[in-house]
Amino acid sequence: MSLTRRTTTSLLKPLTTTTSLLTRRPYSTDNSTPITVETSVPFTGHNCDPPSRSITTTPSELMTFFTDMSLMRRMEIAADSLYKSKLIRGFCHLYDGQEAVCIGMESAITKKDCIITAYRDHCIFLGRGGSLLESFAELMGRQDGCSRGKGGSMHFYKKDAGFYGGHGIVGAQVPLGCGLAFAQKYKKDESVTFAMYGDGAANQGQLFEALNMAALWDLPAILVCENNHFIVEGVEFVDVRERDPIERIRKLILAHDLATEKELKDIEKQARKQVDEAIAKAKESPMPDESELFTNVYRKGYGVEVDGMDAFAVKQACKFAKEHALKNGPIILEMDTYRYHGHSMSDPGSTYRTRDEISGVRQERDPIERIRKLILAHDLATEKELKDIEKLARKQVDEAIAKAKESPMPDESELFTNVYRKGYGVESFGADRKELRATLP
Ligand SMILES: Cc1ncc(C[n+]2csc(CCOP(=O)(O)OP(=O)(O)O)c2C)c(N)n1
Ligand SMILES: [Mg+2]
Repeated sequence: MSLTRRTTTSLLKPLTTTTSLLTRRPYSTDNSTPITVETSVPFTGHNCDPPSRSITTTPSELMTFFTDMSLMRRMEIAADSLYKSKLIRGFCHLYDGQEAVCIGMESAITKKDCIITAYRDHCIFLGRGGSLLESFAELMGRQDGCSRGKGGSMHFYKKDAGFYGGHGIVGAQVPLGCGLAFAQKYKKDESVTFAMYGDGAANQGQLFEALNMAALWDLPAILVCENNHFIVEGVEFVDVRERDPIERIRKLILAHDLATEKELKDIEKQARKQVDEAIAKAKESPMPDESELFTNVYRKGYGVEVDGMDAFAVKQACKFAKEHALKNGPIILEMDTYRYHGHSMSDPGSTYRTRDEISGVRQERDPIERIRKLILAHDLATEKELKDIEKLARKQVDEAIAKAKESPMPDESELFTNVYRKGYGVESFGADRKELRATLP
């Protein structure tokens, strides 16, 4: 069941309120009146005719998109604050800016279809029907979390709604996703798997291996590349000079008086020169032609480039991809999107891009603002009514956080559940390696 149709769940409580807010407006009188919208930019198809830019929607769907994306945006902003107050620890990657990918995808598919993604997973979980309480409790490592507080930000799951996580190793979820698609085909489910990954995983070997196998077996796998244009980590680099193998050899040579420091420096200079010369030559070599993207793979790949900031473009592309995958096997969707936050909470996100770039995207391409404009243009709600929906989202988020804070930490015995092997006499220590926290019998 898609988000659009999940009008009775907690995620869509704001919509219920919206309905009452909108009693005088066309939306409430006939919320299924068709409205035609056009995607902001055309699709580009690779080895296939792309879908039409023209999409039919309804007032109800527009309001739902706005409500759900506002809630997701608010959840991520609140997670940022909780992290800064140290209530969320460890890794935390936020999704604000990319909401249209999740919302558009959900509106095109059902819960029989599976989704698997990387670590930027909070909103995907919410889109699959997960609650705010489960999200915040998981983020804060509490028992009421969707992974019982043991997964944290990167490992949200909701298997009953076809959401298979939440993975920390770049690209690793794509072969798993193809495995899910294998199961779907085997069981003749007529459903598909959306395996999401970032531009940073797009050239990984395992991705191509999985894609090739999916193509060989015509698996209903849709590989969704969320190209947010950044593959960065704001991490501090450890000083490895102490362990540098060259430094070790340098010390040995000097100790045995086999060369002077200057002679060793000359060898290094020579190495630098050779590398520079090779770089100069390599720069003269032309880039591979775009057609090369699909050579040396078993079969020609199918793909569509999509404006990932436009929920309707995403919806159209996902519908198209689902039909395609059920008939012809795997297809890649490249979603052109943008993340407002830094890579993770340790990256301020401002050292490799300008503030103007970020505010430019907010002004020109923001997925929520796009829907706001459509709603106003079709006179489905007033600016004030939309602001009220956003206020309600904030209230719901605050309430969920308050509840999540009351949720207890997992019991120590949980350290030994859901691990591969049971019954081993494992001892567990605190981070300082001193304090014994739990011992299995
Ligand atoms: C195999 C592997 N290599 C490196 C890392 C460290 N790492 C974590 S996130 C990341 C960047 C990935 O960027 P992208 O796939 O574009 O995803 P985004 O963060 O932009 O959503 C890297 C290199 C990792 N987790 N796994
Ligand atoms: Mg990226």
